[in-house]
Amino acid sequence: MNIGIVCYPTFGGSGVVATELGIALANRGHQIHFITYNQPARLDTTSNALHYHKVNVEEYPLFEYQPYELALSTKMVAVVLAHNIDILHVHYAIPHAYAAYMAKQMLAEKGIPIKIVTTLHGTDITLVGNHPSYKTAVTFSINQSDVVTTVSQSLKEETLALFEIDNEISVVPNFIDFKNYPDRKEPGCKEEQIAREGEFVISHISNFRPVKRVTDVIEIFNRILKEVNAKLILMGDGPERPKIEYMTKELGIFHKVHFMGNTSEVAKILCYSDLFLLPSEKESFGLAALEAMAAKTPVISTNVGGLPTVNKHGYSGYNYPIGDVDAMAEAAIGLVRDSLKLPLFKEQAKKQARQFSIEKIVPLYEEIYNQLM
Ligand code: GMT
Repeated sequence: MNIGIVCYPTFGGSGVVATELGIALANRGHQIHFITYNQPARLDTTSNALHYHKVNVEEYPLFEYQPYELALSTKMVAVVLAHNIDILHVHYAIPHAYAAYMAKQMLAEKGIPIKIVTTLHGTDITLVGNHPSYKTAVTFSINQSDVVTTVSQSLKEETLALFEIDNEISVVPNFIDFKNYPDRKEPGCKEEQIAREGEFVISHISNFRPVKRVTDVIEIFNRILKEVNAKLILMGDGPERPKIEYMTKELGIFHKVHFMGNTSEVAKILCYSDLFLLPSEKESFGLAALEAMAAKTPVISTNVGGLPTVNKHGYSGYNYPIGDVDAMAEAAIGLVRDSLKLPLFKEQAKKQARQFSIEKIVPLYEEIYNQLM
């Protein structure tokens, strides 16, 4: 099949899922065309089944805001025509589902039918999409898609509760490619590069937005440090990073925190982590938790959205109500101090992650495409 994938090319979860899906589909014999404004962060287009088409937005002094949807739908039409695309799979509703609907109408004028699959990822529903400025257009474009999927049952329920949806919604969870997550003892996983002898490695990945509650990560880590020797690795970047740096300095723990910024070395860093913290306010799925678990890292998280399905309380880690930093710190300290429990939870984390293996999930998308054709 010839499939167009539209996504954000950044380090955000929806972009990562879309990119990994495209790569997996290309490995299964499909021709994949990414349509977005930059080459997706984790995409290597050396394969002859993976293609990237840049959306160019022309700047014009009259515009305070550049009309990205217009440029995107124009590019979608061009790519569909040039490469005989069968399906456009758009990730993140805003503005991709809306632009896809426009592209479909323009192509219909030319007698070319195209199917639209929309995957909802989280904040496109729970935070941004629900805003009165966007809600009508988001509802419309979800209802106009040929197939709608969400990355968790919890996101499906929130979508149905927040919007007037008269379309079916299928749940297709996020997935993980275990090939990218070597076991601790395999080459390429060198703990001594990041931590000193005797230091437990605690990690966190996010886009440093308020919804991720990175301040809680610091609160938890500060409590952990009072009891055990540890180091915190923060991966990712975003608006709250300066505030977080300031907070660690105020608490006198800056020397124990390593700010890595955006990195493609997530798997390598996770494989020498002892614990992963994800105290988010909202998390439709929690791909970062799944990535940690695939690298045998137990997760201490909140119990919101899709997190309890991904991170099993008392098995792959623990989850607690939003803001309960005392409980999260206590669980973390208990786990790293317990020389029997910690290795057991590491094994269990990887076992739990196997439920979401790429081999199990990607065929679900293929099934959806086949039914549409
Ligand atoms: O919140 C983020 O990290 C970014 C956002 C995105 O769409 O890029 O993530 C959402 O999609 C991810 C992939 O499906 C999910 O794993 C995240 O849980 C979800 N984030 C939220 O719901 C806050």
